[in-house]
Amino acid sequence: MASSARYDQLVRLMLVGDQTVGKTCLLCQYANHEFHDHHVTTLGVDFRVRLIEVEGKTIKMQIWDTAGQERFLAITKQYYTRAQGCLLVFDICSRSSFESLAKWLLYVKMYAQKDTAVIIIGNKTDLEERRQVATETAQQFADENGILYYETSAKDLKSLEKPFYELCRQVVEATNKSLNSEDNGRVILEQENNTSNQDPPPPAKSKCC
Ligand SMILES: Nc1nc2c(ncn2[C@@H]2O[C@H](COP(=O)(O)OP(=O)(O)OP(=O)(O)O)[C@@H](O)[C@H]2O)c(=O)[nH]1
Ligand SMILES: [Mg+2]
Repeated sequence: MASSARYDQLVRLMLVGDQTVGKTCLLCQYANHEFHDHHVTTLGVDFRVRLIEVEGKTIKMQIWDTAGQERFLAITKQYYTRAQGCLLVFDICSRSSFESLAKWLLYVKMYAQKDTAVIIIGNKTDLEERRQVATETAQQFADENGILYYETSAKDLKSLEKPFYELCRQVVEATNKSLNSEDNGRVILEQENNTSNQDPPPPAKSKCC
C-alpha cells in the first residue's frame, strides 16, 4: 500500500539498540521486504513508513531507525519524546548487546513519554548456532520489566509481523483509552456543572413558534 494512501491514525515507533544488532535490516525488511547483507552505520536517524490494519482502523506506522553508536545520542534522544512505541533490539549472538538493554530501557525512561509502549526483540535467529543469549534469559529480563519479548530474523518477514503489530496495537489501545477518559472527564465535568445548579435552567424559547 502506498504511504500516501488514506489512514485513520498515525503511530510513531522507534528502533533502538546497540550498533549492528540489525535495526536497519529489520526496518528494511518490514517496510520494503528487502534484506541487506552489508552493514552501513546509521548516521543519526532515518525513517520508513508502513500501513497496517489494527482493530478495523488503517494505521500509518512511521518507524524511526536510530544509530546504535553512542556518539549520536545527542541527535537520537530528541526522537524519544515523539515516539509512542519503542522496539528495543539486541542480537541473540551478542551477549553484550543483550546486557545493553538495561541502558536502552533507561534512555526510554529518561527521554520518552511515560506511557510509551515498549517491546524487546532478540534478532538474528537464523544464526542459531552462534547464539549467546538463551531465549529463557531474555524472556526473564522482559518479564521482570513487564515487557513482551519476541525473537526475529531480519531475513524472515513473517517473524517481524507479530512484534510490530503488537507494539502498534498497544499504542492504538492506549490512544483509545486516553480519548475515552478525556470524554468521560468531560461528561463528569458537565454533570458536576449541572448538579451544582439546584434548579435546572429554563428551557430555551423555541425560535420556530
Ligand atoms: N544473519 C543475519 N544478519 C543480520 C540480521 N539482521 C542484520 N544482520 C546483519 O547485521 C549487520 C548489521 O545490520 P544493521 O541493520 O545495519 O545494524 P544496525 O543495528 O542498524 O546498526 P547501526 O546502524 O550501526 O546502529 C549487517 O551486516 C546485516 O546484514 C539477521 O536477522 N540475520
Ligand atoms: Mg542502522
